[in-house]
Amino acid sequence: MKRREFLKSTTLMSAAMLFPNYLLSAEARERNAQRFPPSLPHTVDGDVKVFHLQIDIIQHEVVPGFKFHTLAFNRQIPGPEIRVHQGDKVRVIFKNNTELNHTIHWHGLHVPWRMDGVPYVTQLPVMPGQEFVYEFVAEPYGTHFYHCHWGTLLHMQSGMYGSFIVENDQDPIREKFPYEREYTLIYSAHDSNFIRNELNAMLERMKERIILMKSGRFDKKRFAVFNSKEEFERAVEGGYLPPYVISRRSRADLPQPNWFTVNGKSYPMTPNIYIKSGELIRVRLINAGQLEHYLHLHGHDFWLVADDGLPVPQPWQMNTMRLSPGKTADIIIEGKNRGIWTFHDHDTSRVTNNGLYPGGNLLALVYEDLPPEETELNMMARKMGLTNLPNVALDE
Ligand SMILES: [Cu+2]
Repeated sequence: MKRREFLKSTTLMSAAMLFPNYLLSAEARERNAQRFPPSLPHTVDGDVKVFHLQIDIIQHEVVPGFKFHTLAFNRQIPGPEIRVHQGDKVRVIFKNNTELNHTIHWHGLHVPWRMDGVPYVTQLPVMPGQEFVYEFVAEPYGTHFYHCHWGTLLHMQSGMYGSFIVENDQDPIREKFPYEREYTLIYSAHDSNFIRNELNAMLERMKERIILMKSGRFDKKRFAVFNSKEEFERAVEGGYLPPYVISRRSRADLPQPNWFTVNGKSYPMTPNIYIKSGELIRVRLINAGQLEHYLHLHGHDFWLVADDGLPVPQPWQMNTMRLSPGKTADIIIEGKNRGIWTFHDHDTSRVTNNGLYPGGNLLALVYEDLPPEETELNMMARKMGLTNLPNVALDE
């Protein structure tokens, strides 16, 4: 395909995906359903629910035409959703298929401390080719997540995160706001250049380290590995320069995210949330990235019903909420203003793709009962006799 044809076809496709009348089509609804993390199936061993997670390097497509190599649980970003009942015994068998170290941390869950996934604190890192078995009881109830805890600056923004939902039959939120449909939205921010450079450099270091270790020539100091703080202090007194003294990396060289994703995708591929007039929906928001997001919903105030998974005793209303890194929040949206409304980060640098608006962290709340005649954007233009006006341009 020639470049011009390619540009033409992607522009048309992007434009078509954003037409209000397209959003209401069966095809759009079907494609949208694929943009939420699938539930991870499990087997049963006695009274234990057994899940399998593995980590691989994959090529991830954020938007049509842009892919990068990155780390992913079960070859998807975000990783699959683990959904269990409060009090369930859970076993997660984690297999590392990469040449980097990893662990899994269960964010918000009250697991036994040796299951907490912090390398060199609660366990050794899960090394290349190794397996580690996490076992715990699912507590407490609510919206949580899991993520890698090795080299988190790289590994988390690479894509190593997924939702972990603990349900309860006596759900206080459902009792107060009887909803039937719910959606999980996981936010992150990625510097694709940083990921590429770091991943390449780390792979080189790990390969070298493994070869040297196997041949007994591994120099601990060169890799900045010590048996104790005292050994490290003695080395420095003896003239050893720690890597942070030699590094010329300044804060300006730290990740500057250029992609902002919801469920691993940037606008226009972000998931939309569908609602009907009179309906209540629950949306689980998880910030697995390194930036704070200021999520604003047009045309509505929503109820904040859970904060970090914990039900809020007196839910209150707002239309813009701050979602700090590591935070989860559950909101209830009441369908009482029929239309198509955007829900996006109000830091306008995050509604861009590689610096261009519109993109990034931008999605829509779509009313399924919107009459087709209300969905036409070009009505005025048609009345004026103008034809072939585009509805959307991605570069303005
Ligand atoms: Cu990792």
